[in-house]
Amino acid sequence: MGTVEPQVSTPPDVQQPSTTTDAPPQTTDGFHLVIDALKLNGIDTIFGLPGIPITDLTRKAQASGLRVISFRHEQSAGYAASIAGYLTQKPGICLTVSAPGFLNGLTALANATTNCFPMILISGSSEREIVDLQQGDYEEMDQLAIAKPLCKAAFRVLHAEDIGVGIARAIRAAVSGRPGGVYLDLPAKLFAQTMDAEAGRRSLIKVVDPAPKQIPGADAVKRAVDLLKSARKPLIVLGKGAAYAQADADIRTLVERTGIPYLPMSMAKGLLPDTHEQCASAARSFVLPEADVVMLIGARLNWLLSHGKGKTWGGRDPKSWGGQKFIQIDISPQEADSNVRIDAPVVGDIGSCVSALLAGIGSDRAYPPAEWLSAVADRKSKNIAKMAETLAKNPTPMSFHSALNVVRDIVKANPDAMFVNEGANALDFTRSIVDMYQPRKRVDVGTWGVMGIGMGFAVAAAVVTKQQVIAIEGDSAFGFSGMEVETICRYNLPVCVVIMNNNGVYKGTDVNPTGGPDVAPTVFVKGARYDKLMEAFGGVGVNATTPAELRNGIEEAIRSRRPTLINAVIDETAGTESGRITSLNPTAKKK
Ligand code: ADP
Ligand code: TZD
Ligand code: MG
Repeated sequence: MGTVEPQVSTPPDVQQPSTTTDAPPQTTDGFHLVIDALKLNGIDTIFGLPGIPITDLTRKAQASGLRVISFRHEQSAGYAASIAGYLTQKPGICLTVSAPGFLNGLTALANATTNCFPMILISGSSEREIVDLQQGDYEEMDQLAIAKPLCKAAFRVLHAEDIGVGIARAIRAAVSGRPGGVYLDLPAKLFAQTMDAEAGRRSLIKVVDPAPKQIPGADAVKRAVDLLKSARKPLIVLGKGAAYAQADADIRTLVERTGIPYLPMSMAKGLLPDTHEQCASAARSFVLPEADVVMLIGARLNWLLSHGKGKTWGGRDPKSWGGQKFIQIDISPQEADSNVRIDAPVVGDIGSCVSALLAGIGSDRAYPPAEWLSAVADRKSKNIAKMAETLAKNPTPMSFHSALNVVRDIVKANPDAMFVNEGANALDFTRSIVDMYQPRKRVDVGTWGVMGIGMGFAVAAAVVTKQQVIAIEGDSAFGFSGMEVETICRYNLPVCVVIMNNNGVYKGTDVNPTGGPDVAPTVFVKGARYDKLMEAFGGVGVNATTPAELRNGIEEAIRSRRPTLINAVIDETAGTESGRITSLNPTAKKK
């Protein structure tokens, strides 16, 4: 690689604040073309981590008015970019250095693709000849080849005059159709290439209609409406694709006009308020096996929905079909039949599909039958009463329930707040206890159940929405991105992190069966004070051992909007192995 910047000293042209016009008047260069292409397409923020060869790109981007949020680890920057993409429908940009920086960002790129979040990972790289002949320069690696299987598209740009095309294609690939991750490989030499400024300007492309509407076929809509009308026990499942689509009003009208009970997947919580009378979350294990027609809106029949079959769906054994008919609304024409037969696929963007369904349904409110609704309501109220009993208990030390009861009240009182959640028990209990009231407020571990999204998501949520952020974190989960509390303090973001500290992964009580000096693999330092981490960077740390202390801590964080970390001391015996997915452990599977 031709190193375009010395390792220690700062190139003279960037010591002064520069602007996109700081190159000699008639020429521009790769740095400015990248920045100008992003700005031309309405991108206002870059999440990244500087170093060779992109340090100057971060400086010049900031000088040109882009917001550059600099992280402590590329994985967090990548997660931040991906969730910014999810929240805004514009690709989130993550910028990294070559080889190790690129690899650190790659997990987030793969996770974005898996979750259908639009993001572009831009990494500096070594020149082709160096990589291809392994000529041993700084951080050589065939990044393009490595990224390819993990994203929707991957492009390498070798000539300054192609930067406009490269960025336009990356944007289109990220947001059109099923959104996902895109990799853009920018070799070091590209940044220093110069060209005539006017020709440079003309080479840039402002992408027209990057995520075109996809209108469903009339026959597909009719098939779906007919099936829905034939149902005796219909159910709607809302997934994060429905939340992403920002068709909130039409989705609400569809649910309310049909009167069909609905189940929100984790990140679709709040699309309609979780307290809505048609919300069937509290009767999930009743409605899934009982329903006869299920309409999936932006939700895949993957493991999170037990692949649409097996006992969850009333099948006789783990592999057998429960007898439901499925309608699936999705932008991907390949999604239908992934696991079970989809009787009525409706392919298109959710906004267009839902409005076509509304037109097809008309104002007919003849379904669903009252017996179905009252059976769901009965089950719901029983389960809600049971939960209320558990939530009312006040044990010492705190249980997940007594702590989350506080969080539940606070979110109810602050429905605008963004909500981040990761962990095992800390995730599962929170998801079922804490109601959401508005669309796209809850962001979490997503399709992979990945740990480490926490602080990256929290930073992006604060930067993009400017709202208060509440992050409920398992103590293990937090550890994956914990150093980003410095980032939160550095940008003075209104983030309140609550660590559900049960001394370990799932719980803190495992013992080493050999009696040797090492603790069990799931156990952490007992009584750790995570709150001190936040204090180290000038934020507020709170150690909460009671619900009252926890309540005060979060309320004060919201009032002050200061970076806050609350170490919530939870009974170390409280969790279960793997939270709600104990049955997926190989030892449990063998049984
Ligand atoms: P969840 O995890 O909430 O169940 P998934 O990530 O499994 O949701 O599914 C999201 C689905 O939404 C994907 O199949 C994706 O193709 C689809 N999708 C994303 N955006 C849109 C959109 N704008 N219109 C239609 N479908 C979409
Ligand atoms: N590594 C990554 C990247 N993702 C994962 N999901 C895991 C490891 C495995 N894992 C889980 O699925 S949950 C979890 C791990 C390590 C942490 C659970 O502990 P916690 O939550 O402290 O975050 P609870 O409340 O103690 O259950
Ligand atoms: Mg834990």
